[in-house]
Amino acid sequence: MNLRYLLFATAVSVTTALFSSSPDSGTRSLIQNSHARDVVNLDGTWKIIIDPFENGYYDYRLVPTDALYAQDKDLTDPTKLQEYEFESDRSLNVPGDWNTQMDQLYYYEGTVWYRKRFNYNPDSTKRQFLNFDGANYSSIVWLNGQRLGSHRGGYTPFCFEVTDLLKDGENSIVVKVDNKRQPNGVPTVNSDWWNYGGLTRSVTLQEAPSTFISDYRLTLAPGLTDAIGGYIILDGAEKGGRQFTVKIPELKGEITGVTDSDGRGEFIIKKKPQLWNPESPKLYDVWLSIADDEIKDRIGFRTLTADGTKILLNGKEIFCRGISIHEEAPYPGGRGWSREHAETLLDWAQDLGCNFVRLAHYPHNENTVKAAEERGIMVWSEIPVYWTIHWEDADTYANAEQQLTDMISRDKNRCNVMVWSIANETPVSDARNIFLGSLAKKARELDSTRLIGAAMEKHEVAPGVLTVDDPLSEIIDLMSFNEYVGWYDGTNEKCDSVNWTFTVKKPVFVSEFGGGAKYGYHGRATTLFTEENQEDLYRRQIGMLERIPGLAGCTPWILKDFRSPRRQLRGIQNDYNRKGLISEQGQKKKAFYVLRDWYEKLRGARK
Ligand code: GCB
Repeated sequence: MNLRYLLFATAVSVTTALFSSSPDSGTRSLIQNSHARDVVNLDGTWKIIIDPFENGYYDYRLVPTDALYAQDKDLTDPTKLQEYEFESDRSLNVPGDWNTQMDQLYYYEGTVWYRKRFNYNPDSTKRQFLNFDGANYSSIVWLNGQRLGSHRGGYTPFCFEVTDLLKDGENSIVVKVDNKRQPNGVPTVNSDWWNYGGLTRSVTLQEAPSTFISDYRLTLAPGLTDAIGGYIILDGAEKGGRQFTVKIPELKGEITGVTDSDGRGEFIIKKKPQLWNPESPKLYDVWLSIADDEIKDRIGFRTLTADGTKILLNGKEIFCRGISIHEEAPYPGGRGWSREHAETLLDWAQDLGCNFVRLAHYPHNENTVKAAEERGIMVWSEIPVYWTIHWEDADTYANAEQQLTDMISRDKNRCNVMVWSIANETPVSDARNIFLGSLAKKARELDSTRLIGAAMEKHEVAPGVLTVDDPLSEIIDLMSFNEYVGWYDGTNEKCDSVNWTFTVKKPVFVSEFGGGAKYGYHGRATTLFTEENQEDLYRRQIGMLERIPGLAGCTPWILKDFRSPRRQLRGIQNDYNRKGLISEQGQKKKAFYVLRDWYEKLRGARK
C-alpha cells in the first residue's frame, strides 16, 4: 500500500460520515422479486398531458402548491373553468419512451403527465403496492388525487404502499414524469445517449399478506461450495418470532428457522449445488415461505474471485468475451424494456461468441439480466455516474448511492451479475476520488460476492506506452478502463505499436474500444465511417489486446448503433452513435465478423 492509497482511504472514511443517503419521500424500499406478486398489470394505453411550462404543478408564482393536474377531472361542470382534461387528451403506450412514440416529443425534455384508470376490488385482508420498474427521470405519483411520493433516477424501480388508498371499483393513477436534465443529477446534463423520457418500464399493482416476505438472499455460504447460506426479511406487524421455511426441492434441501424481532432470519442449507457457469447455467427452483406467504425464485450458485490478474469463476480462470450494450429496443428502436427486446440483443451477443455483456451505462430492465442468467451470460451492471457528475454535492452523492443500492437490491440474487460498476470515464480529482471511494465502499458493504469495477481512463506515460494512472484502481477489483486507440487516440495503425504496462496487479478489463461505421458505407480502410475502417480497427485492436499483460476480458463499444444527440453528421450518423457492430436495422457490419472470429478462437483455446 503506498502513501497515496493511505491518503485516499482516509479521505473515504471521512466522507462516508458526512454524506447521508435519504430516499425520496413516500417511496418504500424495494420488494424482492416483486413481480411474483402482481395482481393488476397497468401497462397499456395511458392518457397524457404534455406540460412544458409545468402549468399542472406550479401556480403562477412558480410555487409547487396546487399540483392541479394530479386531480383527474372531467369537464362535467360547465360553470367551472378548467383548462385541462386527460380523457380528451392524447395517449402513450406504457412501457415506452415518449420520444419515439410521438414526433412532437422526439427532442422533448420536460414534463408529461400520465393518467391511468383501472378497476379493482381490494382484498381488505391484504396489503397493496404500486410498483414502477423505471421512469426517466423524476416522477411524482398520485392515487385517486392523493400524493404517494416521488422518485428520481431513470433506471431503478420504486414502489409505494397503497393499502387503504384504493377504492372498490374505479381508481385513477396520475404520474408526473419529468426528463429535464439536471446539472447535479445522476447522470448530469451531458451524456452520449438519448434522454428517453417517460414511464419506460412496466407499472403493476401487487398484493401481499399483512406480514410478508419483503426481501431475501441466497448465495453459497462464504468460502464453501457445499452449503447455501442466506437471509429472509419479513415486513409487517407480525414479523418477529415467525417460523419460515426455505426449500430447494431438486437438492432435497429444506430448512426452517425463526425470525428475530426485526423480522430477519438467517439460514444455511447443507447441500452442494451444481455450480452455474456460462457453459452450464444451472438454476434451481427455490421456495421461501411463512404460514401465509410463499414466494418462488430461480437461483444459481457460483463463486467469483479475483486472483492477481485472473478472474476465477468457480475457482477456474475465465476470460470474459464481452460486448457493451445500451438498453435500446432492437426494432423499432427507442428504449428497450421487454423480454423480447432482451432476447434479440442477447441472441446477437451469443452469435458474436460472447459469454459476457456490459449493460451500459445504467441498470437495465430485469428482463435482460434474467434472460442473460438463463443463457449463461455474465453481466456487468452499472450506475450512471458518468463523466462529470457534481462530485462535491452531497445530494448528488446521495442520489448515486441510492441508485447503487437499488441496483444491488434488485439483482443481488442473479448469479450472472459479476461486476457492479460505479462509474464511467470520470476525470481524476480529489473530490471525485472521495465520491467514488465512498461508492465502492458502499457496494462492498452491500455485496461481497461480486467484483467492483469502473470504466477508468488511460494515459500515455511515454510515447507508445499506455497505462492507467488512477488511484481508483487501488480501490476497485478490476483494472478496467476505456481506451479508443485508433479512434479518439490516433489512427488505426497506432494499435500496432503501443504497449501497455500496469503497476497495480489486477485483472485487466478493457471496458470500451471501438470506432464508428455506417452499415453499407464502403471504401478504403483509411476512410472514416466506412465498414472497412471499423473492420481494420478491430483487427488491429485485437492484435493490441493480445499484447496486454493480464487481460481478463473486454466489452468493445458496442453491440448496436444507438441514438445520441452528440452524433450530428447528417447522412452518416443522423442522431446515431455508429460504433455498433450491428446497425439499428439489425444488419451486421464487417467488424462483427472480425470480433466473432477472435472470440471463436479464444473459446477454442480456453475450453
Ligand atoms: C465513451 C463513453 C460512451 C460513448 C463512447 C463513444 O468513452 O463511455 O458512453 O458512447 O465513448 O462512442 O464516444
